[in-house]
Amino acid sequence: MMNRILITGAAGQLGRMLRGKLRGKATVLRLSDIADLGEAAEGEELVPCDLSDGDAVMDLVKDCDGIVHLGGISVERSFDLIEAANLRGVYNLYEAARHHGMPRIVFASSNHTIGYHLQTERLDHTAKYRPDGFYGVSKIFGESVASLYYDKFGQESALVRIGSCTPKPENWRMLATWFSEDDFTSLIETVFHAPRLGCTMIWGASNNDHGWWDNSHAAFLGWQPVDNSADHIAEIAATVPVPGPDEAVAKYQGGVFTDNPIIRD
Ligand code: NAI
Ligand code: 15L
Repeated sequence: MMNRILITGAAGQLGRMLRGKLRGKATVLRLSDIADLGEAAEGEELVPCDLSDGDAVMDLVKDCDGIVHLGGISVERSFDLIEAANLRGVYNLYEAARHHGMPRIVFASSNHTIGYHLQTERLDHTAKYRPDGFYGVSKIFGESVASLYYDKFGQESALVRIGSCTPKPENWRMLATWFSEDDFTSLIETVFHAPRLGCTMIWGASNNDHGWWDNSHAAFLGWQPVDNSADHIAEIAATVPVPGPDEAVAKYQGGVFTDNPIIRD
């Protein structure tokens, strides 16, 4: 049993889901966000914090023995917004972790680090970065900071390139990218209890028949996703039109993100 797990971005879509699923997995869940976190339940402590504030993040990480780092900008936005939350935020988090005993970090990276790879390609951990926007670039920055802190200080991290984490796959692309909520939860538990983690990239996808990503380099962790998007094909076929082969959603692994403009505001 861990003593205290910190979840950043706890008011977001995945944060709200993991707040429920990780309940009881540590004596205390410390939940943080800039958005409203509601009321604390038993075994929870709420610590509002802006990730771009280095002093606040230093206090936030104190006394935690595991961190699930979800907080930040989660889609394509202006560089200024991404810079504050995803670049400075990650720097602040890793500096705080270094200062406070180097708790393991599950870093919520994204498939948008490799979004311009074609859907006909099969990728393993050696795949070249091909970000599909500044959001994807910021996740590459996060992965690089994690790598730096592992090599320099021994800070362990799981770099989870999440595909699409939703209750059910919602469209044809998600037959490959779907990451079930239960599989994400079991991965986090595995990461926190593995004898050795290092700084390991893990494709965040379920055991999908139609997957694009090979996790065999991470087999040493002993994690096995169990859900399969193929169980939902009939529902998708009944509700979602099949996209044309030249539409971004059917062409690139990052789907419609490859159609995003560079956003300036
Ligand atoms: P979300 O946008 O619903 O949640 C992100 C949370 O971060 C929000 O509650 C927001 O208030 C908070 N946040 C933003 N800026 C902040 C700051 N400066 N300081 C503190 N908190 C801040 O995103 P979601 O879907 O829950 O994703 C969680 C993480 O997983 C994100 O890092 C996202 O990039 C990553 N991810 C999610 C995927 C998915 O399928 N949901 C796919 C790939 C990656
Ligand atoms: C992501 O990185 C986003 O955070 C999420 O909202 C989804 O769009 C997901 O990727 C996806 O590619 O489906």
